[in-house]
Amino acid sequence: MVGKNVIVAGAGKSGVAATGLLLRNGASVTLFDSNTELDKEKILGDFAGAGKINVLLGELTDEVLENADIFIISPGIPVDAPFMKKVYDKKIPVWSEIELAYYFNKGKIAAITGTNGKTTTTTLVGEIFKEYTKDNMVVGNIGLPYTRFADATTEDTFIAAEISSFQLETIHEFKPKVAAVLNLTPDHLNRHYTFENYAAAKMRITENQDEDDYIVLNHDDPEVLKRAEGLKAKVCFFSHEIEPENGAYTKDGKIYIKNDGVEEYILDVDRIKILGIHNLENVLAAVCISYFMGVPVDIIRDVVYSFKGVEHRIEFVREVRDVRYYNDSKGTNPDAAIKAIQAMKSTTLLIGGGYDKDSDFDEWVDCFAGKVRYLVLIGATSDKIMKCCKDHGFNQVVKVETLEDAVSFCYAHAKPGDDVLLSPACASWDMFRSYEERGNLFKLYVESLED
Ligand code: UMA
Repeated sequence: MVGKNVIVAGAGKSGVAATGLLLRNGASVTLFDSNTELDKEKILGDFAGAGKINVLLGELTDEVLENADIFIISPGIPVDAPFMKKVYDKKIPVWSEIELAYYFNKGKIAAITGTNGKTTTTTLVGEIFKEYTKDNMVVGNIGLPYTRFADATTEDTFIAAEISSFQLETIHEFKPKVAAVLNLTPDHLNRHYTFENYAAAKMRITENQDEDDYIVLNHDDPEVLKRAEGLKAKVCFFSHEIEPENGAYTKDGKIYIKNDGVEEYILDVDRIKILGIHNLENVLAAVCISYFMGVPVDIIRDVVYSFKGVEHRIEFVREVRDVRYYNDSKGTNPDAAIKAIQAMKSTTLLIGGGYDKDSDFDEWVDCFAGKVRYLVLIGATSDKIMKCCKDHGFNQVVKVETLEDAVSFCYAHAKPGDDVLLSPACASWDMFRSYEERGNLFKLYVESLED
């Protein structure tokens, strides 16, 4: 990149990391952002001494485009944003931030995409890599731009990368060793316009792979399965329904993998701590990805058994007196909170309520029957939810003042074998700064319970 003139569009996390990478490697950068409210001096200050940089806010000028060799686009910028026409007219190559990272990459990449479960799967794969080798990274859409670290990779680096459809739209040579598409349901249609376009963007994750690479696909998802034909990489499926020739599957409560038809036992399903069918799929995918990246089975097994999930998402906290406590503070709407209740294996004492977003709680309360022993309410929505419970004939509901009181109530009323779940179906801002603060306090109170 020495001596190249590069425009980086978007001064968010991706653009800042891409700029840093380019400057470190001798390019001259124009960091462009449409937002004129950004503090140009501050941005320049952050890169002081790092190299040749110019910051351009507002309009993309012809002058800047004149000498540009490459245009790096942040994922949040639509490829058909009005100013992009000028870039295409000038025939400047447009690279996604991931493509730029790949240009510098030397390591072995496991790239994970899909509509749901990307973060959990990437985190688990990252944990498995961590146990396998010191030389590992977890990057991408998960929140850590790949360009921040790409030039620090070696041939031995194991990289777990969460990749979004936005990041895949403008790849050219990006070629993971193992790629995965977890599932496909409509999302981001305002950007991709049709589901077909969105799915096609996701499937680009495998377009540069060859027969020495692996593509891990969900056999049980009809939209993914439909797109499994004609791929150059070796296809590995994960499934609850079939036993693939290559890939991971469940049988008699265990996960197995087949490699060219040869079966190998991986782990027992009932020792997985993250709950729900969706998480079992994430585990199957992670097992498959790590196995075909070359990680030994005993490492995969040990890490899966100890993995508690992503913080605040049906996160296992602790078992006290034969009662398991789960933190799902991220369950900030009824839909997410329903998934958490369904994921519980036992009768559940549920802590709910919080900031009032005008949500409708009917479906949430409807799913309590036969599963929720008590609903313990906190926060601004308490009365509204209490009324909703009465309307639906659910009477096992109490209101308390604080989250700490809610934990104490559950501790006092749970029976051995029960689950306690914080999954409020509401945002946190009435009592806490964020769902993270709410979840962390919950964990603190649970940790202090006497066994
Ligand atoms: N901007 C313009 N012109 C435009 C639009 C935006 O200049 O027309 C500027 C904005 O003014 C802003 C900057 O672009 O300054 C923001 O860039 P960005 O939206 O790409 O945000 P980043 O901070 O770089 O974050 C991105 C991902 N964001 C999006 O894809 C929208 C982050 O994923 C990702 O974690 C991060 O890179 C690191 O890789 C977030 C996300 O919501 C979490 N992802 C979507 C999802 O998960 O569903 C795909």
